[in-house]
Amino acid sequence: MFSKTVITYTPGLGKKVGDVFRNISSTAVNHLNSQQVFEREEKYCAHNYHPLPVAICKGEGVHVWDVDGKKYLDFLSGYVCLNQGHCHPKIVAALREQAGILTHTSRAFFSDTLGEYAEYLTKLLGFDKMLPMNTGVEADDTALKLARKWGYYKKKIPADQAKVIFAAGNFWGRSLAAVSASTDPTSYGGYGPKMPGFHNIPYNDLKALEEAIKDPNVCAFMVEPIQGEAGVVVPHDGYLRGVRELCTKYNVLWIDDEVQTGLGRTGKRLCVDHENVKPDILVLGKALSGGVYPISAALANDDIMLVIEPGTHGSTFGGNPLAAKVALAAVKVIEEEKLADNAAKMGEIFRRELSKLPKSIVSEVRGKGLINAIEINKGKQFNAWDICIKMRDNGLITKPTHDQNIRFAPPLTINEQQLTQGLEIIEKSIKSFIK
Ligand code: IF1
Repeated sequence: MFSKTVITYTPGLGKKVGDVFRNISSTAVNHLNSQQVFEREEKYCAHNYHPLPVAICKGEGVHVWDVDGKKYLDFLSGYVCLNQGHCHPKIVAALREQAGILTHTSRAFFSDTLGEYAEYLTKLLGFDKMLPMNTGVEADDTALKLARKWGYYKKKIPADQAKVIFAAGNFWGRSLAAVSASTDPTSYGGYGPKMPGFHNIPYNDLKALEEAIKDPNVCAFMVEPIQGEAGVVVPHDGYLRGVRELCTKYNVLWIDDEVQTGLGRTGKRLCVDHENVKPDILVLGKALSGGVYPISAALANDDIMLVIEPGTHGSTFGGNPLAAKVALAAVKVIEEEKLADNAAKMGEIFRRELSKLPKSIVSEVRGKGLINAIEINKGKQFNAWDICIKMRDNGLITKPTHDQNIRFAPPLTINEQQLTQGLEIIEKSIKSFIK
């Protein structure tokens, strides 16, 4: 199913990867080595990231290759987008086929593709309607706009008084609204003033939630069912059910940010399925496209969705034909290949084995399905970054979150043999720090 790749080395020129550059004239191929790739990107790109030094040029399934021809297991999945694995043939085929037919119309017109995708997604997830956007932050922002309008039109909150409650440690992107909700100075520092009407309460605290949403001007509580950026923080069993009950009791919309946890990642189709509860607004992104293309969506029933009328919200690219076909293929792959079930199974094995790592280094293992993290003890000669560099040397890539956490989120297509290989690399890398 996957294309065969022949890696050949040309001394002094880095390498050529046969199939990757097929059909590209040889003059267009950049034979840069890893160091040259790092230097060029550093020179011409803004320094808003501090990438792990690995220069990737090809991906297939759970693997990537760097420009020097070295193969790695990808345990970050492009910030948790590649649930279906790199270059899944069905998603790539959908992209290629539609790219030769019709790529973009804007929603000034109807297209023959958007309805097909919207019908499939809404029926699968049990909502009346979806609103297509591109990035996660846009879909989350859409959910908040829906909630504010619903607050004014339906809950009768006085004009411009609507409040939204967020959990401390939340992360939903980099826009001014998103960083306004953040409690992390790395996100919001230097970008003030913050958006008014946003309030924070502790995560995983139903008492604090009840106190906050008693206020009749609250229109919504937005929360991640597992906090990703905060370091894979899993709330106690019953938290999501409690959120549902309280939001219903106080007539507050529950916005469920599943941009990172949705579509199989946690071992269920949605993370809220672990507690059999349904939010008022569901937000998806990342894996909605299998990492092929930025595609996101907010889903809700008509009593909420229809408060947004023509001309009052939109996006140039949202819901374009290419996106519709790619997302449809991407979600079908998750369903047809039962990737949620595999994530649940592999996740159990993964955490069981991670918990055997030396306690002198790894103080905690957290996660669900295939979104997991380990916490590295503070006060050592080394930190999470150093361990990530060692794992890279040994053939597995991921990145730390904050100083002490290492996140592991491989594609959900990973099999037991590949998982075991990953675990061996993790174990070997961590044990190499024991003097
Ligand atoms: C960065 C982590 C992953 C998200 C949730 C919305 C968005 C995100 C729950 C916005 C984005 C990202 C973005 C990336 C780092 C990253 C991340 F470190 F935050 F946890 F996935 F690993 N809601 N998450 O996690 O989606 O607009 O970016 O499409 O900003 O550096 P976006």
